[in-house]
Amino acid sequence: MLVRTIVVLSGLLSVAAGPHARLRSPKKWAKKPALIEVLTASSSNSTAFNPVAVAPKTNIFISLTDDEAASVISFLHNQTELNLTAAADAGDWDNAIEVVDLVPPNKTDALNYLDNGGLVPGRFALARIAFGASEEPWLQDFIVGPLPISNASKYASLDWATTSGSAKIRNYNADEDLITQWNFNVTATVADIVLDLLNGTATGSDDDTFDIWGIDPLWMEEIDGEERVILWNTYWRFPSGEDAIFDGKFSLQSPFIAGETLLPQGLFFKSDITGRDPSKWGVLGWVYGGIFYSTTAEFRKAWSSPDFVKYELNLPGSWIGSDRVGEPFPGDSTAPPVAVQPDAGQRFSVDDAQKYVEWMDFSFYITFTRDTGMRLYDIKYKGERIIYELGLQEAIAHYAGNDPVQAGTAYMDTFYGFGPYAFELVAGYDCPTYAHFLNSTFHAAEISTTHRNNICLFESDPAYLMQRHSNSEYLALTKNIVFTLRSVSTVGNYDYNFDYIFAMDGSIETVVRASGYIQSAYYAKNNDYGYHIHDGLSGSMHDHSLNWKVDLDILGTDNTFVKHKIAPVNVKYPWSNQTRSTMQLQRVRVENEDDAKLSWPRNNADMFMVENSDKPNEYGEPRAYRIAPSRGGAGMHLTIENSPNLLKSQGFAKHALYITKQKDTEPRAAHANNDYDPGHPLIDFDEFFNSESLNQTDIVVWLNLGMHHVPHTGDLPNTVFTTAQSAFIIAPHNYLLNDASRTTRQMVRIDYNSSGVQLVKEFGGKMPSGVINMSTIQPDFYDYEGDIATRKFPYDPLHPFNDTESIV
Ligand SMILES: *[C@@H]1O[C@H](CO)[C@@H](O)[C@H](O)[C@H]1NC(C)=O
Ligand SMILES: *[C@@H]1O[C@H](CO)[C@@H](O)[C@H](O)[C@H]1NC(C)=O
Ligand SMILES: *[C@@H]1O[C@H](CO)[C@@H](O)[C@H](O)[C@H]1NC(C)=O
Ligand SMILES: *[C@@H]1O[C@H](CO)[C@@H](O)[C@H](O)[C@H]1NC(C)=O
Ligand SMILES: *[C@@H]1O[C@H](CO)[C@@H](O)[C@H](O)[C@H]1NC(C)=O
Ligand SMILES: *[C@@H]1O[C@H](CO)[C@@H](O)[C@H](O)[C@H]1NC(C)=O
Ligand SMILES: *[C@@H]1O[C@H](CO)[C@@H](O)[C@H](O)[C@H]1NC(C)=O
Ligand SMILES: *[C@@H]1O[C@H](CO)[C@@H](O)[C@H](O)[C@H]1NC(C)=O
Ligand SMILES: *[C@@H]1O[C@H](CO)[C@@H](O)[C@H](O)[C@H]1NC(C)=O
Ligand SMILES: *[C@@H]1O[C@H](CO)[C@@H](O)[C@H](O)[C@H]1NC(C)=O
Ligand SMILES: *[C@@H]1O[C@H](CO)[C@@H](O)[C@H](O)[C@H]1NC(C)=O
Ligand SMILES: *[C@@H]1O[C@H](CO)[C@@H](O)[C@H](O)[C@H]1NC(C)=O
Ligand SMILES: [Cu+2]
Repeated sequence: MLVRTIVVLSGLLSVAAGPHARLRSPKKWAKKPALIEVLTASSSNSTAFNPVAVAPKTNIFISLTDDEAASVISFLHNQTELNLTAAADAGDWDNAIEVVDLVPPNKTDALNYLDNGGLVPGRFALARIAFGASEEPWLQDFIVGPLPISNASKYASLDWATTSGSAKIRNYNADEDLITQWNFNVTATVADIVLDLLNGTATGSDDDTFDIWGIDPLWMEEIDGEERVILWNTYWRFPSGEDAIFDGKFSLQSPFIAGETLLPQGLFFKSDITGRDPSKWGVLGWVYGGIFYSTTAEFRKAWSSPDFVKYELNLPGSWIGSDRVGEPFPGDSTAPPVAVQPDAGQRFSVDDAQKYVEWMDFSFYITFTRDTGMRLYDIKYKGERIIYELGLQEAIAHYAGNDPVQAGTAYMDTFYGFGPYAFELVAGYDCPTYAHFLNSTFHAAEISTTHRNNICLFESDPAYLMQRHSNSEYLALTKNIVFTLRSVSTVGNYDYNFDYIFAMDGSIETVVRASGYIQSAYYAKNNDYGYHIHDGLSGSMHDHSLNWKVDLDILGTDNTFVKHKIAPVNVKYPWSNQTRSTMQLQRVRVENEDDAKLSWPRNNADMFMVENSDKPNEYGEPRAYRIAPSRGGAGMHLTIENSPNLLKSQGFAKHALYITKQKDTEPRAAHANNDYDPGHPLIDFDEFFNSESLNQTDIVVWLNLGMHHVPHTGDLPNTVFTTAQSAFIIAPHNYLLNDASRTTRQMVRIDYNSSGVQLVKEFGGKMPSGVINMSTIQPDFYDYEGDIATRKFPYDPLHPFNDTESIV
C-alpha cells in the first residue's frame, strides 16, 4: 500500500483518509477491509506541465500599448483641422481627445488570419474626441491607422460602426464647470431654507455639508414649442464630518468613507440648461415633500408659512460604514478554511504578454477596453472555436421614484466605463492567494493607466462534485475543478464582479454580481417605489439590465438558433384507443431576425441551442451548444416599457435575448456615448433587426443578465453578492458523444462489499502531498499598489507623469 503524507485542511481541500460512503450495513462495514488495492492508471508527472504558454497566434484583439496610444495621440495632434488642445490643458471650449482604444479587427479578417494562415489584420485605433470649440459641441469617434503610425496612416470618422450613420453625437452637457457654478448660484438663493430644512450648506466650499447632483441622462422637454435641456438636481449629504460621530461610540471610517448615495436629502430643483450661455439658463421649480413649486419665490413663501411640513432628516451614522459591527459570530475568531495550490504548480498556462490562456481543453485570448473592461476572444474547446467573442455590452441601472431625480435616473454605465474602474484585485479576498494576475491598460484623457493585477485566473473546487454514483457494490466520484477568470469594476456606488467560469464538462458560465452602495431615495412619499429602510431613507427600486454579446461559432460560422421545446401535446397511439395528454420534443428553428427577440419560456419549456445544422453527430443530431440561464435573474429585462429616459438607447434591454446576423458594422449593442443623447443614439440596437435570414449563417446572441433590485434593510450598508447575482451558461449539447468530464484524472472508484472496501481505483489523480506552511499563503495587504498612469501628450516615457487617481 502506498504511503502518502496527507495534509488535511478543513473545507475545500479536505482529503478523505478513509471511506466516508453512506453505511448500508453498518456492522459489517465497520470491519477492517481484507485488502485494499490502490491502482493508479499512470503515475502523474507534476514536472511535465509548463505554466507558461506561447500564444499560437498573435493576440490581434489585445489593447493598444502605451506606445501605440502615444503615437495615435501625437498623430492626431498633428492634424491641424482637428484643432486639438492637450487634454491636460483643455477646458470646456476646447477640442480634446477623451479616449484612445483598439478598433477590433473585422471578423472576416480575423478568421482569415486565425484559421487560414492569412495576414495579420491591420491594426486600427479608436479615438474619441470631444469637440468643445463650438456653439453646438459634440463628440465623435474616429478610426486611426493602420498602426504603427506611418505616412500611410489616416484618420476617418468611424461612421460604419454606428446605426445612425454618423459617429457624431451632440453634447448637451459640455459645460460641466459652469453647471457646477450654476448649481451653487441656485443653492445660494435658498441657503437659509436649506439650513432650516436640512441643517447644512451647499456653497461650493470645502466644508460644505451637501453635494449637488442629479439625473443621468439629461432630460429633453418641449417647452413653448422648443426642445429644452433639463437637469434635475438634488442635495446629497457628504458622509464625512461631525455627523459621523454616532452615539459617541462609533465613528465612520473618515476620511475614506463612502456612502454618499445613502444620503439623499429630499430637496430637488429643476434647471433649464439649454445652450452654452448660462445667462439664458433658468430655475424651473423646486420639489420638497412631494410638492412642486414652480418658482423659488413660491417655494420660499410655502416654507415661510406655518403649515409647511418638514420631513425627517437622513443623517449619516455607523449604519453607513462597512466595518464590522455587533457581537462576533461564535467560532468566527479562528481562521476559516482556505484553498491552496498543492505542488506549487498551477495547472493552466498563460502567455502574459499576449494575454493568452490554456486550461484543460480550453484556450482563449483576453483583452480589455475602456468602455467594457475585460473581454474574451477566440474561445476554443478541444481545438475547435466555440465562441469568437464574449463580453459585456452595456449595463443599465434604471431607477424609479416619486421624486424627479430617481425618476430621472437610468444609468448606462459604459458612459463612465468599466475599464477605468476595474481596479487591482486583492489576493486572499477577491481571488485566492495562488491566483495568477494580469495587468490591464486603458487610455483616457491622454493618460495611459495600467491597473496592476486587475484580472485574476485561478482554479478552484466549488465543493460539489461533477459526478457521482453508487450502488451496493461501488461508488464513482468525480471532482468538479473549475477555472475562473475574474475582474471587478467599481463604477460609482456599485462594484460589479465579472466571472467567466470554465468547467470540465465543456461548459462556460458568465456571472455578474453586484455589491457596494445602493443609490437610494429620500423616504418622503416614496412608499410605492421601494421600502422604508432607515430614518429618512427609501431603498429606491431599480432594474439592472446587463447585455452580453455571445458570438458562438459551432464548428464554423454557419449556425442556427433552434428552440428545443418541451411541448404538451395530445396523442392518439396505434396501441390505444384513448387520446393521451403527454409531451414531446419539438424543434423550432429561428430562421429570421423577425422572430429573434426571445424571452425565456414559461416553465423553462424551451431549451435554446446554437447548432450547426450541417454538422450532425453520428446519430444525426446536430452538434450544438445550449445557452441557458444559470443563476438569478438571467434573461430579465427592463420593467419600464419604452423608458422615456433611455428612448432609443434601450433596444437590447426589452427581452431576455436576441439573435442577429453577425456584421462588422454591428459590433456592439450599445455605445458609451449614447448617454449624451439617448433619443438620437449612435447605436440603436433595434436597427439591427431587418428581417435578415438567420438560417445557417454567422449569428450573434445578445443576452441580458440582471436583477430587479428593490433594496431592503439587508442592503445596508452594502448590497451583498449572494442575492445580487445573475448568470448564464453555455454547455455542449449533442456536441460530443459523452460527458467530457470523464477525461479528468480527478476521479475515484471505490468497490466494496459487506466485508469492506475491496478495490480503490484511481485514474492518475495526484493526492496533495508534503507539508504546507500556512504563512506562505497569507496575503500581504500592503502589496496593494494601485494604478500606474503615464501622460501621453506631451509624451516622455522616460519621465512619466504618475497619477494614482482614477480617470473617468
Ligand atoms: C514525466 O515528464 C518527463 C518530462 O517531460 C517525461 O520524460 C516523462 O516521460 C514523464 N513521465 C510520465 C510518467 O508521464
Ligand atoms: C507630429 O509632428 C511632430 C512635429 O512635426 C513630429 O515630431 C511627430 O513625429 C509627428 N507625429 C506623428 C505621429 O506623425
Ligand atoms: C480652435 O480651438 C480654439 C479653442 O481651443 C478656439 O478658440 C478656436 O476658435 C478654434 N479654431 C478653429 C479654427 O475652430
Ligand atoms: C471593417 O468593416 C467595415 C464595414 O464593412 C468597413 O467599412 C471597414 O473598412 C473594415 N475595416 C477594415 C480594416 O477592413
Ligand atoms: C514619411 O514620408 C517622408 C517623405 O517620403 C519620409 O521622409 C518620412 O520618413 C516618412 N515618415 C514616416 C513616419 O514613414
Ligand atoms: C453665478 O453667479 C455669479 C455671480 O452672480 C455670476 O457671475 C456667474 O456668471 C454665475 N454663473 C452661472 C453659471 O450662472
Ligand atoms: C445641525 O448641525 C449642527 C452642526 O453641524 C449640529 O450641531 C446640530 O446638532 C444639527 N442639528 C440637527 C437637528 O441635526
Ligand atoms: C504587472 O505590472 C507590474 C508592474 O509594472 C509588473 O511587475 C508585472 O510583471 C506585471 N504583470 C504581468 C503579469 O505582466
Ligand atoms: C380500438 O377500439 C376498436 C373498437 O372497439 C377495437 O376494435 C380496437 O381493437 C381497439 N384498438 C386498440 C388498440 O385497443
Ligand atoms: C435552413 O437550413 C437548413 C439546413 O441547411 C435547410 O435544410 C433549410 O432548407 C433551410 N431553410 C430555408 C428556409 O432556407
Ligand atoms: C467481498 O469481496 C471479496 C473479494 O471479491 C471476497 O473475497 C469476499 O468474500 C466478499 N465478501 C462478501 C461478504 O461477499
Ligand atoms: C513615476 O513612476 C515611475 C515608475 O514607478 C518613477 O520612476 C518616476 O519617478 C515617477 N515619476 C513621478 C513624477 O512621480
Ligand atoms: Cu441595485
